[in-house]
Amino acid sequence: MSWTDLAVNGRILVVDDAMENIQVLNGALEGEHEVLFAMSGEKALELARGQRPDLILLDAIMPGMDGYAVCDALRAGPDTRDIPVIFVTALKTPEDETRALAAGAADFISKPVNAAVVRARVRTHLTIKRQSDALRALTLTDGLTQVANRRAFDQRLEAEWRRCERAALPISLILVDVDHFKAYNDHYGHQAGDACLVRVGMALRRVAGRPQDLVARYGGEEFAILLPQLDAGGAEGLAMRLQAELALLEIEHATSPTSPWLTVSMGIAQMAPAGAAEPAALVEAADARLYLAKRAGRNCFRI
Ligand code: GH3
Ligand code: MG
Ligand code: MG
Ligand code: MG
Repeated sequence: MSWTDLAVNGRILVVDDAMENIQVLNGALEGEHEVLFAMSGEKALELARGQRPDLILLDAIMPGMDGYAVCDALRAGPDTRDIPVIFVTALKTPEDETRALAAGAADFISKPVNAAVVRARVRTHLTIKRQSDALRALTLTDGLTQVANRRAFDQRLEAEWRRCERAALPISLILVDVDHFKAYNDHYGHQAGDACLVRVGMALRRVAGRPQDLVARYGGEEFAILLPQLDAGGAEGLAMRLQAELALLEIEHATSPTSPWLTVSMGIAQMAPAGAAEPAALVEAADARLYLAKRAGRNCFRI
């Protein structure tokens, strides 16, 4: 298979203040890609934020906000900073080209454009973008359970904490620890233990279904459910649904002193991010409640 055989169809945003240029680029790309277009820098930013294109073809010289300013604004936005930009411009000097690359452009195409060259470069950059997205996803995913890993959890906790602080909303956290899991491994074997963690991870994902919720493997047989914009009452409801979901699975645990089935203990904490409080305090609070749940006999939660 050659690189040209890869499925690289994407959503491309074409930005140019001249309709004839948009038509030429659209002619080169339509059929193979979904093409959106904007005739000003301001409109380009709006579309980039709202439509999340996979790639942007950007004119350098435009009235109002020019291509360089658009590039700077894209790089400054957390939702747009990873969208690759190819400058398409009549400017041709090495200085123009290096200025575009310094502004964060992935590539540079001179006008008048050749349709085959545009198609080829777009394919190349879409492929690179997909590969880097896939690598990034790997660095944030737990290899066994496929839920988010600790690194992803730490990043999201920080980001959601700030978001909830700005919006004056609560944030909740549930720490979930499998009961008597050492005994489970000892009795059923480590591989069965692994399979069990996969099932627990899937059950957590079924109950934490809002887009802003994050299920992560916090470490070992301990999971975390981050619940932005949810108060302790909402988190308690979710903990009860998780208990019901696990009960339905009926994962046998013959050597558990707590129950014939696999159970979990949970610690729930809610905070209103403000002032000097730090996200680590939320984890500490949930961990302290988890300890209480274990001491209270397991298969329960504490708030
Ligand atoms: P408790 O109810 O107090 O939580 O008891 P526990 O046995 O679950 O707790 P402990 O911390 O003593 O043991 C945790 C066990 O989880 C020990 C470890 O082997 C197991 N474990 C951690 N990560 C994995 C994993 O990836 N796969 C498997 N199979 N077991 C794991
Ligand atoms: Mg122009
Ligand atoms: Mg543990
Ligand atoms: Mg445990």
